[in-house]
Amino acid sequence: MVANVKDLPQLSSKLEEAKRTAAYNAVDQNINFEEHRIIGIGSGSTVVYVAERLGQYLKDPARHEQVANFICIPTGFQSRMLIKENGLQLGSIEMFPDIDIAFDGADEVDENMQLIKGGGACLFQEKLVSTSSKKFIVVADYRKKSPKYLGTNWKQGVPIEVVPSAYVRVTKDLETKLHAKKVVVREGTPAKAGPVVTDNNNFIIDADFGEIHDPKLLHTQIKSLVGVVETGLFIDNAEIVYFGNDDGTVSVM
Ligand code: ABF
Repeated sequence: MVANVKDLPQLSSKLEEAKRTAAYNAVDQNINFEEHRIIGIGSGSTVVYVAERLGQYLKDPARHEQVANFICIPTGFQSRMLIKENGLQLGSIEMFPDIDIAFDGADEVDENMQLIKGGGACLFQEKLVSTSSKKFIVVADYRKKSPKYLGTNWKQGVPIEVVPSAYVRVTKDLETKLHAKKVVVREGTPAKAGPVVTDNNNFIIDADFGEIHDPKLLHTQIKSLVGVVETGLFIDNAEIVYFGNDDGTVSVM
């Protein structure tokens, strides 16, 4: 079964259609009922449709039994809710550290399938799940495809999770040692003022480096700063990327 946008109920916008078509195709073309049991479910608005598709499988008598046996590993509170809302079985990475296949979104994808992630502040769990998975599939809409370098479309900078007591030190190091153009500690909404606090009780720094020509090197340099827990540069991690296009088609990288 491969999702064709013409067969699906229309969503409110081209963007939502693109996200759904990417996600449905990613699931349909990669889930293998013989091999997969432990499934990573990431965060963000595109992965919503991955969980939705698995929920549809669950309602299909031909697939129900295998999908009811899937154990889905979340990357944060939103993805825990997604798993539950779609009737899927929730597990944890502590119980299931070896994941068969994981699906997640991205903020930007370059021509070598290097990623910026972490716009939703779940980058640590997302990296833990994706690097614990035998196969990591990215689902994204057409806005996420970089013409060449990371930092072209995604202007918010590289998200970096830091230990709270180190945020001033890390900010200075990013500016002086790594020459970031702009470094900000991510703030919450007016209703929840103050720094964003991650599920691990850390802060998120967004560091703008402009176009990133060597994401692997930059990741290593940022990671070596004391106080940095993880970076939103996902290097050599994605195996396949599904982009939903604005004309209803899907491109696979
Ligand atoms: C997560 O959700 C993040 O790493 C990334 O920031 C974001 C992508 O969200 P969306 O699918 O809503 O564009 O995957």
